[in-house]
Amino acid sequence: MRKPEVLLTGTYIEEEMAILERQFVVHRLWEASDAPEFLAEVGPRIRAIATRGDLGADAALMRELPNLEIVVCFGVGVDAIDLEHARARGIRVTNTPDVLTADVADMGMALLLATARRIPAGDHHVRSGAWIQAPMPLTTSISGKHLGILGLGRVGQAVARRAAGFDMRVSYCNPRPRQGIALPWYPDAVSLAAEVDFLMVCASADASMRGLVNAPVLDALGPKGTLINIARGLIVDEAALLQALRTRSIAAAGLDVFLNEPGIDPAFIELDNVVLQPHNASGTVETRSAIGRLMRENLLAHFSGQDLPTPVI
Ligand code: 8YV
Repeated sequence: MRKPEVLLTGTYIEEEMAILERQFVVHRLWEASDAPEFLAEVGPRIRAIATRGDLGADAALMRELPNLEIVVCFGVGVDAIDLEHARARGIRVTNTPDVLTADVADMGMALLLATARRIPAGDHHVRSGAWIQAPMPLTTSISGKHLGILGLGRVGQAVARRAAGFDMRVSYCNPRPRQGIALPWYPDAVSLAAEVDFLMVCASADASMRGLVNAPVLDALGPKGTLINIARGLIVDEAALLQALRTRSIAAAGLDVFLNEPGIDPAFIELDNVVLQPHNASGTVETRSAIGRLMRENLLAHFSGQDLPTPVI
């Protein structure tokens, strides 16, 4: 049987890409010098797109592929894939839940500790020699503090378990209370933010979530409050966040995700009350290998007529 032809939109972990290339005929979109010409040539033969969460697949790309059957995503968030277009054409979409939950939740806690205990500032204090002159300024405890989780899905629940280990109180906000969860529930982001010391965004994103963490939410979080975002940049109104950080109407932020990655708003770099990460919450060898494997398993299942392991649609 001829190997199915797959359009790959960008690189991912080398070892996994090599296996994909043995199992399928892979066309590398990012290497094409003239993408429209390349798509005009290979487009009709492509039966699958393998894409990363950040690159997604928009309707314009899918339209170039008349025989497209499936889009498999390297990542759990499918906000950059046009699901409406896929649904209308009966194109299946898969993602990679569960395998990255632990690492993403760990990054949430790492950012929480890094902002509260000012880990990057402490590192700088040692390296710069400032320690010889004076101790670094005191930082903030996390134990005994109240953490609000915005979006209590798989990652949110993993964060809640970790936060309990740090002796934090945990509350959450979801559209509806989660069955079987004993944590206090708040119906909206403002009322949650008003009660907590740390607000961590863990929700999966779609267009309806744009700017959900806005000026009123940040005001409610207040001058002692800290925002952590390990979900998607679009959930936070960045202009409002930058203003709140500049004026110290919130204390600090720990951010793994932004609008316009990787070319983020340079205003973040000027601030000393943010800890920044390059969208790296799932960026471990173990997890990126598992993500690659699960993405491939979805492709193999599709082309052998089996149930998809992790379908979105
Ligand atoms: C990945 C992510 O870094 O899973 C997601 O939704 O944002 C991250 O785990 C990303 O998908 C890689 O492209």
